[in-house]
Amino acid sequence: MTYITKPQLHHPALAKNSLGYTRRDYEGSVSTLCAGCGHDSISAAIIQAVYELELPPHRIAKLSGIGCSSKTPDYFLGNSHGFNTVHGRMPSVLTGANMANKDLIYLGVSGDGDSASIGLGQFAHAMRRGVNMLYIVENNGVYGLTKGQFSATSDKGSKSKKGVVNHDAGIDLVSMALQLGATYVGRSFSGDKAQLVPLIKAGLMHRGAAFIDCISPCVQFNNHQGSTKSYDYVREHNEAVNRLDVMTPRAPINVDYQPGQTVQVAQHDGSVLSLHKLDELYDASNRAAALGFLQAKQAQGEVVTGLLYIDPDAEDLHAALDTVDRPLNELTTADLVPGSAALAKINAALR
Ligand SMILES: Cc1ncc(C[n+]2csc(CCOP(=O)(O)OP(=O)(O)O)c2C)c(N)n1
Ligand code: SF4
Repeated sequence: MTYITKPQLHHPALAKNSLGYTRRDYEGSVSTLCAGCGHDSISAAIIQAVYELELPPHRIAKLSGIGCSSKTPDYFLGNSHGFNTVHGRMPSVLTGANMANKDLIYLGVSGDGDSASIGLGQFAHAMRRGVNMLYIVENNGVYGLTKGQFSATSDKGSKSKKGVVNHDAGIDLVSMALQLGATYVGRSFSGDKAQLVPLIKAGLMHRGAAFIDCISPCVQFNNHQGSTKSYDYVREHNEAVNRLDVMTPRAPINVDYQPGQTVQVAQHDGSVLSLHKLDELYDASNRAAALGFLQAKQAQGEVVTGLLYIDPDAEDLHAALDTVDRPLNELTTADLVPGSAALAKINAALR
């Protein structure tokens, strides 16, 4: 994976958290994503959230699949544990790591293609098993890395940058997470840091399966026909001295709106997203009501953002399996082979 290391030097007067770390200590290498990609804003929100939570970087394990979104763990928390898995397989690798070492804080980062297509089964089972993690989907409605095909979250009737109409119904991962039993479910927008940072903080602290669907615009939607900066135009007018991809830089999209409000946010491709921020009085403790509210707003063409559901008494997979308190990777041979007397006792209990 390509990456550029950031210089280590920083101003000695930079603010530090109680652990003595600056915000820079939670950064990663320089991003190689397109300028203006929403995924970079999510990386910045993750850095801010972990810095503010004052978590030791070595206690965090960040796992991802394949895609532009799944590349981002290189761009944050450079001092944490990291694992890029195969396309769509992040949840099972994360589950295995979590089973072996329950003492780490698990952050799964994925794309809508990674999670809603090839990884849909893996996503579903991680949610229903209550794996203790924060799972963030950086949802841009396309396969960004493989150049803009529809993903399974693309809305029915929406058009690709080439004008092709999507005839398939879109998968709503938030509704799925709610139905599957996730115990912390939220949605946000990459450009709404004021909403996203606290959502990430609470998700990281939640015990159980926490899921955030984060809408994250892909600037490559602008790569339309007729543009003199499109891939096709450049290839056609290139004298074959080399092969170019043109990444059109755009400013990241930011929004700032109050709880209870709905805002219209223009996207890079000219389409408009209608975001509805949950009211402060919204009751996030009722799973069935959350689903109903989500679907009612969806029918009005609005995308609900905020914390939709939380079970404050949630338990995780370790509780369900009644694993020992000590992380399994720290158990010694003596712990694992307790001897024939202990085995006889277990066998007697099963008769
Ligand atoms: C098994 C397998 N199938 C297909 C691919 C090709 N592939 C790489 S990334 C990707 C889609 C990524 O889309 P998404 O998860 O939405 O991430 P984005 O790039 O949009 O952030 C695909 C299909 C692959 N790497 N491995
Ligand atoms: S192709 Fe889209 S998703 Fe990938 S880095 Fe560029 S803007 Fe981001």
